[in-house]
Amino acid sequence: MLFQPDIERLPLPQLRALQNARLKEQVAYLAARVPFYQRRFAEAGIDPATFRGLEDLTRLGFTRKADFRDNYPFGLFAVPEAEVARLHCSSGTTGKATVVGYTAGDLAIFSEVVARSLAAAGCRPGMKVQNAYGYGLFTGGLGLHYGAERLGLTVIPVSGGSTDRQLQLLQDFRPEIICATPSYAQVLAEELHRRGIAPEAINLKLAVLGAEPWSEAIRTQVQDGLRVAATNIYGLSEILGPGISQEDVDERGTGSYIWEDHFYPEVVDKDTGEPVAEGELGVLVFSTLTKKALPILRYWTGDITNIYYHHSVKRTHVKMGPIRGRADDMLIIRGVNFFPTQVEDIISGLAHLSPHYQVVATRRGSLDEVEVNVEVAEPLLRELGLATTALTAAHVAEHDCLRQLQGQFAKKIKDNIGLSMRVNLLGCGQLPRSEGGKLNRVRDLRELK
Ligand code: DLL
Repeated sequence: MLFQPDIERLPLPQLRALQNARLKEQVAYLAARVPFYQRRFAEAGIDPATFRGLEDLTRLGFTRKADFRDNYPFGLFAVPEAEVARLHCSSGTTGKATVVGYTAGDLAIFSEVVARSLAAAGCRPGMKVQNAYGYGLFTGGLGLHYGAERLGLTVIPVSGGSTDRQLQLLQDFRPEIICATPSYAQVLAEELHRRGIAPEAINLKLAVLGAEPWSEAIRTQVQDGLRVAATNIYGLSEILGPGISQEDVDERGTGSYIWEDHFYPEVVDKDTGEPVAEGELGVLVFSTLTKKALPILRYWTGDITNIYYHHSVKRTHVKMGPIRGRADDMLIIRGVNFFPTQVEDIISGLAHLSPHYQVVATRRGSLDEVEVNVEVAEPLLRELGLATTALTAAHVAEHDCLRQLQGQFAKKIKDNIGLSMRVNLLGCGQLPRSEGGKLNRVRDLRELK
C-alpha cells in the first residue's frame, strides 16, 4: 500500500459525495451516542434525520479544547470504555491534559493515513526508519511507528532525546529515514557537524518533520545538515494524531495534502468564526468523517494557516500551507497583534542569521517590550575570527558588519511588523535546543510579574 490513487486522486465531485455521506453518518452516530453533541445539535436546530451534510455543517458551533477539559476524561467518547483500544493525550502545558481514545478500527485508519503520509514523503517498503518522536502518551511516537510498520518499513523505535544514541544508531543501523520534530532534527544536524561525523557515515535520505511550526530556513538547515529531503507532517491528537496532512517529497514548499476522505477541513476567521475565502489565512477547523471512539465536529485547532486547491497531477485533495502560528500564541504588543513566525520569516530572508531564535515579551511599568534573540550563522563568525559559541554585545559593537546585521534585522521587524524590538545577536548554541520533543521559541514573561 504505497499510493492509493483511487482515494488520493478521487475527482472532487466524488470526494464531496464521499465526505457528505460520511459526515451524515458521523452526525447520526453522535446523535445516538454522545450527550454533548445531542445538546449541540438541539441548540443548532439540527435534526440528524434531515441533516444534509457539508452544507449544514456551519450551522454547528465549534468544539474547543475547553469542551475536552469540561468532559475530562472520557465524557466525549462515543463507545463504552471496554471498546477503547488505546488512550493518548495531547501535549499542552496548561490545564488538564486532553484525553483521546481510539477503537481498534480507529487505530487501523490511523496507521493507514500515516502509511499514506510516509509514502507521500518518499518512504518505500524495505527502508528503515529511525523514529525519534516521543513514545508514550504523545501521539507522535506510536502514531508514526504503526504507520511505518503498515507501510512495510523497518522501525527503529528510539523515541526522542538521547542524542548520543541517536547518532550511534544512524551510523550503525544506517536508516534511510528519520522522523523527528524539526527542532530536534536541527539538533541532530548540528551535532553531526560538531562531532565531525562524515556525511557518508550515515545513510539518511528522508526526514519527516512535524508536531511544531517550522520554516523554510529550518528545512534548508536540516536538508543540508542531514543530506535529506525533509517534508512536513501535520496532525493533532484531538482529531487523530500525526497523519492528517503531509507534504509530497516532490512538491516540497507548496503545502501539505489534507487527507480529505477522513478529515474535513475549514478555515475560518479567528474573530468572527466565518469561513474565509480559499487561500486566505484563518483558523483551521476539522471534522472527523470516520472516527468511532471519539468523533469530533468542527474542532477549533487554534492553528493559523490557509487551504487551497492546486494543479498537481498526483492528487486531488486540498493542500494546507505551513502553520503560521496559533490563534492563542498571538502576542498583542502595545496593541499590535503579531505571531512569532513573522520574525522567523524575516530571519529566513537574512543570509547571516541562523534559524535559531527566541522571542521574549516583558513588561516594564505598563509598557510591553519584545526582545528577539537570534544566533548569527557560523560562517560569518568564523570569517570575523570570533569565538563562535560566545558572542557578546561587546563583540557586536566592535564589528561593523554585526552592527549592520543587527540594525537591518531590527529595521525589517519595524517595517514588516510595525513594532520596535530589541535585537540581540548570539553565537552558535547560545539559545535552548530541543531535548527531543517540541521546542518553545516564545517566552511571554508578562503575566509572571
Ligand atoms: O503534535 C501530532 C503530531 C505528531 C504531528 C508528530 C506531527 C508529527 P499534539 O501533541 O496534539 O499532536 O499537538 C498538536 O501541534 O495543533 C499544531 O499546533 C502543532 N503541530 C503539529 N504538527 C505540526 C506541523 C501532535 N507540521 C499541535 N507544523 C497542532 C506546525 C504542528 N505545527
